[in-house]
Amino acid sequence: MSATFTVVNPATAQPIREIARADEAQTDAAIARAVVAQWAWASLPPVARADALRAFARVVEAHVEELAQLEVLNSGHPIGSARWEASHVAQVLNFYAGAPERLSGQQIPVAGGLDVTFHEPYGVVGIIVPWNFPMTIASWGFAPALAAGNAVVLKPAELTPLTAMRLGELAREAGLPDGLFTVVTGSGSVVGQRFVSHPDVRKVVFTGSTSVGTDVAAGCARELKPVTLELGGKSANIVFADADLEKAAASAPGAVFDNAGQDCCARSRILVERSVYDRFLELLEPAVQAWRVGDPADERTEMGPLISASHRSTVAGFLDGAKVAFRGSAPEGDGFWFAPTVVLADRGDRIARDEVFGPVVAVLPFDDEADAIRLANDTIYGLAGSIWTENLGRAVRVSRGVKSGVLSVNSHSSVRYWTPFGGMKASGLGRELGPDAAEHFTETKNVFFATEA
Ligand code: TAP
Repeated sequence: MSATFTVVNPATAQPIREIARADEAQTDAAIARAVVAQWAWASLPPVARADALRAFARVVEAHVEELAQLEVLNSGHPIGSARWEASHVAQVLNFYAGAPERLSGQQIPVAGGLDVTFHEPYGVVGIIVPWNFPMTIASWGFAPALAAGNAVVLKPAELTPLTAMRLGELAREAGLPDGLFTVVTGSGSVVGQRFVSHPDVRKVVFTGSTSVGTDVAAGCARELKPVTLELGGKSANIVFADADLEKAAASAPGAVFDNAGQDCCARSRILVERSVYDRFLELLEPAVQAWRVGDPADERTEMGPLISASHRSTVAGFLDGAKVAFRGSAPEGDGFWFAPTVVLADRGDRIARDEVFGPVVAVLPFDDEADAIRLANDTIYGLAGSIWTENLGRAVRVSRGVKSGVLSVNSHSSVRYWTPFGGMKASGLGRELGPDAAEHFTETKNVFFATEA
């Protein structure tokens, strides 16, 4: 493996920068610095850690435009989305800056003394990030982990390291101590695996594919190391005949084509009640054709390119033998462009079950409520989903029946940093974000103080 790797702009296919690839010894050195930094960090008064994280948030806020432009360049995200993502990082930091002073333990009644619990930080946390949302996913790990008193070593995906590297620099500019938050660039098989195997990394957070996540979990099991997994998805957008069909159809492209479908929460299956199936497709077609695909630097762009040439050929492979109903448009040229595509699928088709991670949506009819739930659950995944109906009882029944971690009714929301996020079944293990995330980076210690004289 060479000592550097090349970062490419997916909108132009042109190289941007050469980045150093850390080897195992360099990864170990970052972990060793993190061990030292964590001792001092965890010993600070809670308010000092809170202030440091607020300072980090302020520095990120002051660099939103720079971070957003970097994400446009490196990931091809539309500039409007990239600005949202950079601001989101600052908000996540601000939110978890409130955690150090709120990590209260319990006092439990016992005879002969006082029994109290403490939320102790794990020590060093290793965070492995994918290429689809490089900044936001990183922050979901590092902000609560730091707030809880841990040090963090973070490995971005080799395809998209630039914003994470910049966040590492901004942490230092904000005054976070050396070694407390280190971004280690390099390959998953070396740096990521070292996070799994190194005895001083006491918890791992992995976001990425289900296959690699399963290996990471197996490695963590051998080390008796807790792991949080955020993995793939094949989420259903369920449209009942009693729904506001115009609204459901108008919003469906954004629910799957946002970030070119490279979103673990993409509603990549649209399940439509048979009696309104044709009408829904009639409404969907103009919405898909109006979806603006193009230069990510253009403020009006809604979707940029796919991340790489090889990913584009994987996505294209899903259309072999598929029944394409209609497509949107995409620019010609050197970038890794792919037009939004709507496929009419049958149950059991590969396109109806496997994650594409691209701008391809499968539409399937269903017969009734029970059939909709059965079909929504007919996948190994269980991350997100949407339910469109004007019937309250049905909304409640279906949202309880669909085995997914994050559902929304008459909307497509998935991520709010103050609500829990994560998947069921093959979509993951554990939850990120929400009010309890900092606690997930601690282990409970119980101490009994005898009071008898
Ligand atoms: P992966 O190939 O799984 O890579 C994810 C990260 O793991 C990258 O940083 C990668 O490093 C690293 N990695 C690769 N092999 C590793 C190993 N043996 N040990 C430790 N780390 C290793 O996924 P991807 O292609 O980046 O992302 C696409 C997939 O992730 C999709 O299936 C998608 O659904 C899922 N995803 C899920 C979510 C959530 S929140 N559930 C969010 C985003 C993505 P390098 O690539 O740099 O070598």
